[in-house]
Amino acid sequence: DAVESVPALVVGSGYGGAVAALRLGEAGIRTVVLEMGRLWNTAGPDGKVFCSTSAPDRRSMWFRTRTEAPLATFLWLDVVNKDISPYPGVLDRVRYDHMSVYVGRGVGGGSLVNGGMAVTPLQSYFAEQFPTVDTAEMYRTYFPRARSMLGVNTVDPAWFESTEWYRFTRISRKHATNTGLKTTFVPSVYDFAHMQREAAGTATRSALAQEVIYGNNHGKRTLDKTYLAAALGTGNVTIHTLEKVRSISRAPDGTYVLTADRIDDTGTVVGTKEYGCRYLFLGGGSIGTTELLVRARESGTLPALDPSVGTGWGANGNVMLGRANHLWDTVGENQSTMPVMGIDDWANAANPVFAEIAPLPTGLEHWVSLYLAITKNPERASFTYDSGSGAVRLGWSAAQSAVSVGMAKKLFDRINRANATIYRYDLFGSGNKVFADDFTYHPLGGCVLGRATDDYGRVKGYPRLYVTDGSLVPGSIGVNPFVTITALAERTMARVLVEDTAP
Ligand code: FAE
Repeated sequence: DAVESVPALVVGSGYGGAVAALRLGEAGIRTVVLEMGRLWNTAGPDGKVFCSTSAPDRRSMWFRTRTEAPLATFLWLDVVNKDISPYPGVLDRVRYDHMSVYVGRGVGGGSLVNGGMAVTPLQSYFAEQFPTVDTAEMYRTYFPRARSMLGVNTVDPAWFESTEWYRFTRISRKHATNTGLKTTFVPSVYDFAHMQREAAGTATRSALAQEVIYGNNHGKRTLDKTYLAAALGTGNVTIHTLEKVRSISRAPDGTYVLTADRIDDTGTVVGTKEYGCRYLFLGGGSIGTTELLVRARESGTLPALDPSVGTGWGANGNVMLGRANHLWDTVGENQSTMPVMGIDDWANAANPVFAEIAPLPTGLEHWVSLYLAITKNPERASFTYDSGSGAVRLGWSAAQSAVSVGMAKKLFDRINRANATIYRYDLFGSGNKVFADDFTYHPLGGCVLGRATDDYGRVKGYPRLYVTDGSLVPGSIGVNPFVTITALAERTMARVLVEDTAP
């Protein structure tokens, strides 16, 4: 195919890509977004766009023959995962040694599959992680802008206290309180007015119908409904789906050249496209962007990339675990899939942990309290390039995960002691595994702000090449990351559009 030339290209349509696309479009710059996943707007044979977690089909996962859900088993039985036919499904699990990374695939990236928790980090921890960023300006301008654009809202406390759908959260709060721990509500991009109508039976159920990691058919303000809809509305932005960027190089005139594989619904490469652009924004996520840049440096297409590209990666200290409750502490058959509360022990300098109270909606009473703990794990890893296969590998070790487990265990041992409870052993496979430490929902880093890039995400050594996604965050942010990623992207775009795009 011939080279398609556009002023600006954006790789990926998650948070970083969506912010870049909107702000470029508003500035009158013609922009093409390349997204390897599909557009999720057409109903399948069941009349729904997405499938639920309880009845996954081919729409659930990215080219798999069997689903690979984070909770592999229940009562040690392999009842969770189902055989499916390969298809560009919405959730991917990228497997490295000792670490799997869950990511969203499709127009909207992670927003399609995530739990919607829209948390602003503690200002002091943000400042610690981003010493060169003007923190006051972030909290005055860019965090509020991100929250407002994303449609962040909070659960009505009175409804929360009374509804059966959050009984599981109230039980976990009680056990935290018994331990002397603090809990806090977490905001969300799920529309709580819609959720209350779901509970009242006046709206189609989504959060209350076990929909989340394979997509929500209603209620969630995903990026295709917020930033990306606005981007398309500028008339300057086009999104190409099922196009996976394979390589990036630079032409002698200083423009960037991208090669993208066009795939069909079976995953077959049905064509290759070449794009040329003056401005290139990378929003492929921590994994996607870092892989592209490590490959570009090591294969020699962008040889001057900084040695720090591919370093500083972390899993935001993620550990998942379950506790077994006493028979009288029922968590309820009915559970909303959208978490609204966390146990906040981040101020505990000896062992900082922020633990989301997670749902386990199975439609029956199981007495499980589930958590996603975010620990302050200082371990970081690097990506390496295998020139033989062209593969990019992540050098994360089991010992590095053990650091997160140690911190989560300290906190939850306290909770178990205070409530005379124990852990659940049946949720993460046949090995009686208590702490799921081999996957993350929060891949962060790889092209860290101020190291691989300047303080605004401009890639060192390559003018008009930018990173706007989770790869900028140095491995840990202490809370769920998408509000931070969005706010940093807003900050980058505000600066770049003023300083770099003069005609
Ligand atoms: P991301 O949203 O991953 O977007 C990257 C996009 O680029 C994807 O659409 C990719 O398909 C696409 N892409 C990648 N490589 C290529 C390529 N070579 N060519 C073309 N396209 C490409 O990146 N965070 C929260 O704050 N709150 C939560 O409640 C929460 N829950 C989560 C639950 C789950 C199950 C998962 C998986 C994640 C969750 N997260 C949550 C994390 C959050 O979704 C994630 O930090 C952001 O989506 C990352 O945003 P990025 O813009 O970095």
